[in-house]
Amino acid sequence: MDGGGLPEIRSTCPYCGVGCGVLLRPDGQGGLAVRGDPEHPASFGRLCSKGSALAETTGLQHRLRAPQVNGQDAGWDETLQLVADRFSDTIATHGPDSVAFYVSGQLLTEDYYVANKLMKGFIGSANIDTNSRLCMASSVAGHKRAFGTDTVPGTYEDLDEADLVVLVGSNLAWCHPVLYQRLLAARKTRGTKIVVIDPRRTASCDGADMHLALQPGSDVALFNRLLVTLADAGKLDEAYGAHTQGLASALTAARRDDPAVTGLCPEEIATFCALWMQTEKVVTIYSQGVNQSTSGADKVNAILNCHLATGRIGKPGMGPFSVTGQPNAMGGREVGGLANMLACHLDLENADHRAAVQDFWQAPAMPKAAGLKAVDMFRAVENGQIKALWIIHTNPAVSMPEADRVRAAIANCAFTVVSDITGQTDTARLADVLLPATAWAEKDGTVTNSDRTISRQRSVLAAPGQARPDWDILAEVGRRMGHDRAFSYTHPAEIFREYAALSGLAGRFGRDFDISAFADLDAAAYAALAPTRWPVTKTRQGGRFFADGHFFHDDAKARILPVTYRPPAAKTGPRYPFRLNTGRLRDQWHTMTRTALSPRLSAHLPEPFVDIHPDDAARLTLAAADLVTLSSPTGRAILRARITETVQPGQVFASMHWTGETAPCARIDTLVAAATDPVSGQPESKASVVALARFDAAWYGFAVSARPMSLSSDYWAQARSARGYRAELAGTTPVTDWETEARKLFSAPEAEAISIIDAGRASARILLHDKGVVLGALFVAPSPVALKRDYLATVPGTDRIDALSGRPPADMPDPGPVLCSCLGIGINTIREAASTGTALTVDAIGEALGAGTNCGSCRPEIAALLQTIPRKEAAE
Ligand SMILES: Nc1nc2c(c(=O)[nH]1)N[C@H]1C(S)=C(S)[C@@H](COP(=O)(O)OP(=O)(O)OC[C@H]3O[C@@H](n4cnc5c(=O)[nH]c(N)nc54)[C@H](O)[C@@H]3O)O[C@H]1N2
Ligand SMILES: Nc1nc2c(c(=O)[nH]1)N[C@H]1C(S)=C(S)[C@@H](COP(=O)(O)OP(=O)(O)OC[C@H]3O[C@@H](n4cnc5c(=O)[nH]c(N)nc54)[C@H](O)[C@@H]3O)O[C@H]1N2
Ligand code: SF4
Ligand SMILES: [Mo]
Repeated sequence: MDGGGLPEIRSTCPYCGVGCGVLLRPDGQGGLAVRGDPEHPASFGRLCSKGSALAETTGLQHRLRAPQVNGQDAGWDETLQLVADRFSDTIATHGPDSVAFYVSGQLLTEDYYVANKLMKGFIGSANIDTNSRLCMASSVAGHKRAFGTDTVPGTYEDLDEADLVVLVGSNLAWCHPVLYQRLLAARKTRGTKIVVIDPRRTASCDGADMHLALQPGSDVALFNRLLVTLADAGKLDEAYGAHTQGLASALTAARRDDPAVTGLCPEEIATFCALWMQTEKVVTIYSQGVNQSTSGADKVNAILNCHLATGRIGKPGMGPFSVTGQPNAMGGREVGGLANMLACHLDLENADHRAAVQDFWQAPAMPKAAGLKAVDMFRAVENGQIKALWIIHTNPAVSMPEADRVRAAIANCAFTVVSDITGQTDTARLADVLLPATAWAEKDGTVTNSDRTISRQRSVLAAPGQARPDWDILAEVGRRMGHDRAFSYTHPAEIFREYAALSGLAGRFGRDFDISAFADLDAAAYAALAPTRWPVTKTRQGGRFFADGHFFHDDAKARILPVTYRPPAAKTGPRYPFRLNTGRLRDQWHTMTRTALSPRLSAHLPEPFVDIHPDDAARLTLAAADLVTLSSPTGRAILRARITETVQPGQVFASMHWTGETAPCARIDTLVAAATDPVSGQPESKASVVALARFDAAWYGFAVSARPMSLSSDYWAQARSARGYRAELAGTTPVTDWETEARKLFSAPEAEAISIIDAGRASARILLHDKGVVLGALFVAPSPVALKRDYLATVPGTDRIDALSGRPPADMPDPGPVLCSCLGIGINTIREAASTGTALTVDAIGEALGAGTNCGSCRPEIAALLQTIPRKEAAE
């Protein structure tokens, strides 16, 4: 694996907040070999399916190579002068608060630091916010209220040492797969108990001892019941209580809540409370089921309350643990990327902190109050208050609630700059100025993962065309706006050193985030920097926080906060009877600009869908594979129905990933109202209300093609496949000439056609080929078409012009939909191995086929599949 070629270079995976180490070996021709870094403390060599497929996403075909102004290629010099002039002019005429930056938890720390310094220190506005507002804001607010700072107390080692791990609103198995595998490994040796608290049965429930399928939004009531139970049983830690204040009023508030709102039966709640009570070493991991809520900050504090009141915090195997989503969500919080924070966990609204940072930066002006948070920022864009907007490394036209409204607001903004690696995103298509950024494997810098470990990302590939690193683009705009000295950086190491020095100042204010020992790091040491958990000072490195009872409020005590249950903002009723929950799939990353390039990752779930409970489906007379229209007060979407008991009656689930580029009818955030948490400003992405109705199409289609298709039907969804592309289609208008349609779809007006048209049954099968090589094939019928899709996806580019039967030849088994994307093993192959009786367990499947043996992310699904194979059949 590591023989030959150029040497391997250590870097960090650019996806989730686990922050796995990777070893990258460029092949010298623009390609890359990727494997897990056995020495990285977050992952010890493991990678999940997304990390394992990184090499499939570094191609340059879709990349932006030059700056563009109004859709035309332009030079850097004129483009950056235009950006600087437009921002300067707008500020001169309308004041600093007439401009805004909307940035991302995927920026490197150095990029993020420069953006924050430019906006808060030199433009003099706090109008910089980040997609972390949609992600971590409630955790930040909860931490600050309880601890006085935004501190994650624990470390990943706590997962190895815990006896009980509670996953609240976290589908760890799919969203932090390497951490989940670490937890399962600990469970094997130590018998760790796992409880999942989630309205939906997820892949994370498969390895769990208990699943509490609570009602959406009711977590506060559940944790309040836990606090009361602990108190009534005399299980609170009175000695540790001296380091906290507020217990009595928190208990009074908690007693007011009725646990019945959780929808759980009293016995379930009692069992959970007893388990928590009996087990000292408890880690509570929480994520977006907690944060993305109009009571997100209260949910966080309800969890923290239980850990603080029992003193189970900051000690080995114990503590609350907010896992971060994006690779540098944590770093962004540290540099002050949010509109209400200053760099290094200092507070914008604290005059001493502000003055110290202003002095350090030698900044002309600093804002005194928090800037606009994401939802308000786009409202201000909509009403014209923001006249110049710079969006960097995020795709808000897809990922913001009320996405259609946000898209229109951006389109109408007087001046929009977008920095991205590709122009093919819903947001980039709206830009006046498009700036080509270098991508993950091309840039240098640092990121901080969920457990405060700072790791290097290293440049190993050449940047395409004129692409430049984000920090470099930002610094040059700073210089062109007249701030030469403050933005004279020539290398990310200089930025990192400055940032580390600033953190020393934070340390002097008694803040937690202090990495001042890095303030003298020279270029060679920065280049060689090994993963290091902060704080990093002359006297301290890493470790946990708060076991000693020292918190960051003025009196050094933690706050146990009175919180009570509030239901989600949107109410279901006759017009919108269903609760829409949204989230992530195992093999896609957000708006799919990178993961959708990988055929392997695209094979797992190639089409957007909505999960509906069988009782609801029966009431709505929906059958599996029907298309469904979802409407909400803010928008409309069309998705494929997946009928499943993993969701509760009255609730539906859809993923957040599809966009105008991949499935324009499935932009899920068009349905999500922009209701926000009053404390954190985080939107409620998981509790919208919708109505469902069957989408009655005149025809349904499936197509495979060697090249991207020209799709324009009422419904379509396109994905990569091993030999090109595959698409699902549907339309409301009957088509009379399918051959002409097929020629348009495959952009092949001259190709030879083989057609089977059954006018009576309104079905058509058309294959286009060029001298016997298949260009594309289209299958249409008046109802959803049943076909061997995974077989057909292998046909483009081959000579199988007999593929119109839709069935694989007898000597070519149909592997079925891919379950194990690392090794490309399909459901039918696994089913076959199990039904022959040789491989009846997940481990045995692994031995027989290899499935589930690389990253392990598919093991829960293999286990679920094995359960569906009847015993008799399996034994035969
Ligand atoms: N494969 C993959 N992994 C990712 C990402 C990705 O795009 N793809 N993105 C990364 C990012 S940025 C993030 S933020 C993380 C997110 O990681 P997670 O938070 O684990 O992922 P989600 O699927 O958004 O939501 C988690 C769960 O919250 C549940 N939930 C909904 N409402 C409630 C509620 O009221 N209470 C409780 N207790 N649970 C509820 C949902 O049913 C869902 O299963 O994932 C990271 N990892
Ligand atoms: N309904 C619903 N909505 C949600 C969520 C949900 O659970 N449900 N989750 C929310 C959460 S937690 C998050 S984190 C957001 C994520 O939402 P986004 O941040 O909008 O999604 P991404 O697809 O990660 O967008 C990253 C963009 O940066 C570009 N890019 C990649 N590399 C670089 C680079 O090096 N430099 C630059 N300049 N650009 C680059 C990519 O091409 C892509 O366009 O979505 C939020 N929206
Ligand atoms: S768990 Fe997967 S996506 Fe997350 S950092 Fe590790 S390899 Fe990357
Ligand atoms: Mo996120």
